Amino acid sequence: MPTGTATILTPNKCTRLRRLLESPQLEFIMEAHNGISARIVEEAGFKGIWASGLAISAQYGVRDNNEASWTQVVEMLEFMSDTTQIPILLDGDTGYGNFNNMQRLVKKLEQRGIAGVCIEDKLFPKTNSFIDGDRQTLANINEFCGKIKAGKDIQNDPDFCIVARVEAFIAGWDLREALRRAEAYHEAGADAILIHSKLSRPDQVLAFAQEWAGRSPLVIVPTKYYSTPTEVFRKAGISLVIWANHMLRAGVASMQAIANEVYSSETLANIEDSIASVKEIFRLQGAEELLEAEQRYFTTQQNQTHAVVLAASRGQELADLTDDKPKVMLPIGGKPLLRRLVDEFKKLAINDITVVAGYKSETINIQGINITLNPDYETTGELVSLACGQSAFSDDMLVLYGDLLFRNYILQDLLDCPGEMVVVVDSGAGTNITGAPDYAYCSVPDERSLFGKEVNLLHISNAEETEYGKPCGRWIGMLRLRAQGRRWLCEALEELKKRQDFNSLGMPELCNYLVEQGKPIKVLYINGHWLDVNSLDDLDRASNFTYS
Ligand code: SPV
Ligand code: MG
Repeated sequence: MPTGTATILTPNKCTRLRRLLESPQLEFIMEAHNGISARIVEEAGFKGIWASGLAISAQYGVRDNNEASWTQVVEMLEFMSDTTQIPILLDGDTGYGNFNNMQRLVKKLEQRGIAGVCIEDKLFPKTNSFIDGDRQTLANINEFCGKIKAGKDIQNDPDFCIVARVEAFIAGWDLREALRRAEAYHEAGADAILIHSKLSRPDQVLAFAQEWAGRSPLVIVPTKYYSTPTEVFRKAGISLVIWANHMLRAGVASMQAIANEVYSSETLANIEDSIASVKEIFRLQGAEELLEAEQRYFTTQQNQTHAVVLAASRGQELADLTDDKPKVMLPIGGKPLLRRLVDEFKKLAINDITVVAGYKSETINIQGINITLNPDYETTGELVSLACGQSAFSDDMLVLYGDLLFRNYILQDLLDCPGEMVVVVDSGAGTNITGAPDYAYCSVPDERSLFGKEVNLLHISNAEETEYGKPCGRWIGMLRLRAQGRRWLCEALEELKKRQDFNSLGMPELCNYLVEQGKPIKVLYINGHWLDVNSLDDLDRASNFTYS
């Protein structure tokens, strides 16, 4: 850091809790019992959180008798701390054991960003102060002081706070005993004293405050004497008020009312407007932050490739089987052909899939695709379908026939293959060829020595011999385009649309037109491992293919 640069350090959570305790004015902290309630407390403006033992055990659905283990409490604290910036004071009951357990607790709390712990002078397992308080046994003063000292000795951050809670009034003792204990705990190193009372009037805590006379910060929990005007506490020199269980109780009252209403009315219509919207829940969870983070960190990892699948035709050759559905919905091994294609895309995180449908399009019920219609599918060909999918074109796109089955590496290799436009050509013997094969004539035939060298497409035709000589293989119906390739494609479609025979043109004519225009179409050679479905025989082969 350059010298002379002023840095403003945000005080850490421990320091902020200490400042709250030592503040000359009356401060307030509010109970929270999980991540979302902690966030709500913070948003309300509170400067600190009381991680109430009662509320945390209640949200787990168990009693406030150390039934939830201390590690379960700490686990919840971690969520609360992660989701907030304000300090958390844990209601640590009796410290969950002796001095040794207390030390481990303090260590773990500091590790998880908890600013302080309050321990009470009762015996483990404790009982809530408002249940049979008079019958509760208090801890031995010396033993409790040892616990305080052990905690103070082990803490790393000098501002980590240990609040000692005096339960003398709760257990039926008098002011003298309360003061005796408070004095001992103060001497042992407690950063503040919490004086607890279960009376409906503040008399005990006020009497204590007067005698205590600011020897150390004083904390109160006015759950029972809630009607006392806050000004009274201010005047009495109280440092910190804990509203100890009101988030839990608010939630419980609201949940009971809503559950009863929905149960009896059997509709959500009456309650929707009186509960938090789902959007509000997303906000509290920080969903937006994740979206932003995804923009920043995730874009390059996500596949941006868009796939346009041509699937408008019926598949006449498959006769009766396509009476009620298009060819792409024929089941292969129990799964529609198109579903299989979509699954291959998903494996490579290609999630933008547009299917241009036509014949019986209403029967295409595949999740995760966008469907675009070619309403004239009966009288038009592939290029009209492709033009119908034009709004889905992108600078990283694939055009495929919908009746293809292939091993996934072919798609992966195509994605990895450089070039503005790339076609996949099977240079194998082509024993599976049915229908009218699209023979590919290429600049160089496939040979092993070719590996890594560039090959260009010269022509596609279903003739077995042309002016280009013998075919080098068969185009399998997969085309890859990048930004420039997409522009060439769009220009070509605009030009070809002007032709009288546009309605009858197919993908081969498009490729040939592009080559004639001098646009390089690269060839990716493969050797089998794919098939398309044109006939009943193909269906059989397809079943074997999917299982082989
Ligand atoms: C708690 O919130 O768990 C407390 C305060 O210990 S009280 O329930 O008032 O004892
Ligand atoms: Mg408690």
